[in-house]
Amino acid sequence: MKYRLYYAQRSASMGVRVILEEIGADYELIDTSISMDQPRSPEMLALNPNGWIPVLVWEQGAIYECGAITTFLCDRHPEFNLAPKADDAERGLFLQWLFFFSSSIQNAYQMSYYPFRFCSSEQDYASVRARSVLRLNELWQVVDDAIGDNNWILGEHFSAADLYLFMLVTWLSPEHNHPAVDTFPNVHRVAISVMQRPSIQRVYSTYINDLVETG
Ligand SMILES: N[C@@H](CCC(=O)N[C@@H](CS)C(=O)NCC(=O)O)C(=O)O
Repeated sequence: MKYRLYYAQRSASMGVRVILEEIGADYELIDTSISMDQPRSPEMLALNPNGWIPVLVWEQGAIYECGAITTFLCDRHPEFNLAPKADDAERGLFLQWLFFFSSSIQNAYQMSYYPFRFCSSEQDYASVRARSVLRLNELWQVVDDAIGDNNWILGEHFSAADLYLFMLVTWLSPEHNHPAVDTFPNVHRVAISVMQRPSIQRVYSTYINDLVETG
């Protein structure tokens, strides 16, 4: 069966595409705009009334939310060892980091990229954006400390949480006064290791040179 992924370059759908590449899935990309000026198609809104991507369509339905799609695909294709199994010791940490990434770190990025969702008047956008920068510093520091000397976010085992981390690192933007990735040396090290994976090279090929290796 063929997965279908509502997709745009430089968006959260890239992380899901990387997983599809990792599991060698047959998939089709559905080009989607994430611009606030562009209306979403009725088909897309029927699947995700929020109008954001990624949305993954599979044979029995469709789901949205990066963290949920990541867990869904890893569990559906366990032979690729992208996630600890339900009763593995590291399963809890895997879920912890996925939820932390999607609820806390993504939210902090949203304050930079969509400040109008966090205040009611345009004159407050700069304040929301400034808080976003502080928040990103706080949150990435937590991740950096947790990685410590380990090879991966779960310790010695690579997982889809590292792929997710890579995607979030690529959203650090000098234009938004975000910290550079090498402010967090352990995060930077993991991102550079993840970048060697063929799945990442394929999905991020068009702009990989601007990414984490330049810090
Ligand atoms: N919580 C969602 C957020 C996804 C998200 O923010 N997607 C952005 C692109 S990176 C988007 O579609 N933005 C357009 C919009 O929010 O209207 C997830 O993790 O999947």
